[in-house]
Amino acid sequence: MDYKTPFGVKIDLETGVIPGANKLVRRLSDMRGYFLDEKAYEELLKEDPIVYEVYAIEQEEKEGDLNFATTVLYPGKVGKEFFFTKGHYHAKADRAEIYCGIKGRGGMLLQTPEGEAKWIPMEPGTVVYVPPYWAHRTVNTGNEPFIFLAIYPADAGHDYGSIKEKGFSKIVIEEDGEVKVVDNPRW
Ligand code: S6P
Ligand code: ZN
Repeated sequence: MDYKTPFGVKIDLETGVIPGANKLVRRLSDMRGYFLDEKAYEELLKEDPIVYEVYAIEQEEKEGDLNFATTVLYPGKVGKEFFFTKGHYHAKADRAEIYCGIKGRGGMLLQTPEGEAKWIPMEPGTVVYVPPYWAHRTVNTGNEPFIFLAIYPADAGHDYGSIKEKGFSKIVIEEDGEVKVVDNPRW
């Protein structure tokens, strides 16, 4: 038997950085069409801020193995909408996932292919179970980076397509100084 080598890494709990991980950067310009307020999007695009960064330690796409990644989701809004991750189903749709809040505040929007949505607030220590078949997107509702760890099957993959086209049935906005989860008018 050709065994893989076990290892441990230390996540920097202040910055979310995992040493030796692959880093992915998503700027606002990578998210055209995702936010509702197109005018506000074009305006903020002049600065093209980083919306989030992902530090991933990934294995070959094989059944039974696991990947893990931290995400650093920056605070900000496009119009009334808080910054969020693109959101995806898993390419192998029946693969589940676990998230754990590390720093900052926000939440997760989840959705079935039929459009049933769920909002789960997250803070440091919150563990979220993402069941098979549910699309998932995280949202930063605070004013500091929202950092969390995700652990997911190595063969889960990402399916961004339908979320890119239609979004989620709910959006998370700030209105009258409050965080509100409301129906997506474009849905
Ligand atoms: C992977 C896991 C996370 C996200 C990351 C970025 O299954 O859910 O690591 O990839 O939070 O979000 P997105 O939607 O751009 O992949
Ligand atoms: Zn996922």
